[in-house]
Amino acid sequence: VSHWTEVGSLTNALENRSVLIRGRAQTIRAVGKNMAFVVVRERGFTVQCVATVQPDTVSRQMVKYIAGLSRESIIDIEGVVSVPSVEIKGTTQQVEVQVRKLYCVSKAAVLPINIEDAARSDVEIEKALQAGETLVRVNQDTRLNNRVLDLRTPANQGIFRIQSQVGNIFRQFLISEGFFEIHSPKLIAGSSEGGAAVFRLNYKGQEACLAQSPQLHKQMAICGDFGRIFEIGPVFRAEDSFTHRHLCEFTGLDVEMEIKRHYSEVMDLVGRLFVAMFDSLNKNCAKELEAVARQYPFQPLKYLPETLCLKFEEGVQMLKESGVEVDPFGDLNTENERKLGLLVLEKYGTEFYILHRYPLAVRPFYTMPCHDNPAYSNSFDVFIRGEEIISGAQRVHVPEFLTERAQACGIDVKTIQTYIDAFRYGAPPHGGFGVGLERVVMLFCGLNNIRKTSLFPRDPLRLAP
Ligand code: ATP
Ligand code: AMO
Repeated sequence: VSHWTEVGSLTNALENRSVLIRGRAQTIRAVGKNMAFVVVRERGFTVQCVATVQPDTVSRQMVKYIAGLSRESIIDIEGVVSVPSVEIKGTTQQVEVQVRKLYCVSKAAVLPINIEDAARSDVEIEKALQAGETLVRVNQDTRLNNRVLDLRTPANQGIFRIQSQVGNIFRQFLISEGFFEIHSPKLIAGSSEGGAAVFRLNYKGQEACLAQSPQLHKQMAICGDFGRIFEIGPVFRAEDSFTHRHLCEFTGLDVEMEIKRHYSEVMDLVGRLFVAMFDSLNKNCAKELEAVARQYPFQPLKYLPETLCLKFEEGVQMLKESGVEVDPFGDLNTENERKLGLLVLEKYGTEFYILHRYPLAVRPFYTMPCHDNPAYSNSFDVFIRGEEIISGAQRVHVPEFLTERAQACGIDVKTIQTYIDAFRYGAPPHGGFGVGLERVVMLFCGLNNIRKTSLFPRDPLRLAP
């Protein structure tokens, strides 16, 4: 045997060839004393391996040893690829491996959850139950308590590769547009977004916070003439309630850029960036998306080549016309965001769109009011399937006005004084946005809970594993 073969690349083309594979023993089944079957899984791909007693290679003792392996143990198998005459059910690969040698690399203890059960879709579970199978429905908390095992399911193998690709494309696209990456501090003196959802801590005797966003420092980098920047980093929010889309720690994809004339320059970038991202995910993550859809069925995201940009007022109007009363100067609640998403889909045929010119009163203190009507602001949110994935805006770059806005929003200006001072020595007009990575993956894949797209989620009750 010359080299290792991945389980995912075991095909008919390798018939009669010797291969060396490593994977986990997903299921082990003995048939009498002379034969044992092991389904070997490697990163979501599975193949059936057959050990049959044979004079010079496989002894009875070896078959007994194989039959006694524990599920999820890591094993090396040397064997010969064969193509059975009947279709193989329950594995991703349509060939078998006839075992010659088997070595257990790492033995697994008795499992708290059954990974095959954890990998089933709701429909499959219903079918199995109706057919009288015994299986345990693995609920969300059990999954998260046993996250390392849960991560081994094909859907999770897909989700976190998709998540990686979202970050890749974000980075590549922005670099190709003349942006560069920064790393701002996460220990800061005051709240960066205003509001109460902040983790406070003692910083060598000084009161400090975990950054709620890189907002202040990404703007200060613009004052340092960095022009066009982005950051990928942790964001901390001391959320005190449970929702399907809020975490206490998530990954923020942040952008900040100089603006020449209008905040539409920022929205234009958002539109092109995300169309490029969706195109690339559909093209380069097809297998991963399929693995996710097998467990959590969803329809591919509907989006337009030119991203739809709607005014907040138009959104309010659409809701009104459909019989929903909304405050034209208030924020949209989760339910109305969803409703608007459906109306937009019906009217424009897209599940991805930008809503801009929000009422100033519902935006953070650093948001630039509209020139023509200061009741509105040069700001926007971006939605996938009726849920927010991005907030962005043009910022106030005049220090006196920034102080006034911060005070009006009830912020203790002392805690952000160095930020405000950054604008005293000349600051270019600028704007930017923040994306929630876990939300993008959750909503692109039509998943119902952000905990599914966070590797080790942090919510008000969960600090481990
Ligand atoms: P962000 O606040 O960071 O922009 P978001 O999705 O929470 O993201 P908001 O505009 O603050 O957006 O909230 C929209 C709606 O979501 C609120 O009107 C409220 O109904 C709901 N919501 C926001 N935060 C929470 C929370 N921590 N717990 C429960 N519901 C929330
Ligand atoms: P905002 O507070 O809207 O804006 O956050 C930006 C994006 O981050 C995601 N997000 C969250 N994801 C998971 N759990 C949470 N608790 C959570 N809160 C927010 C959402 C949201 O759209 N500084 C501004 C951005 C900017 O203007 O540049 C900000 O932080 O996807």
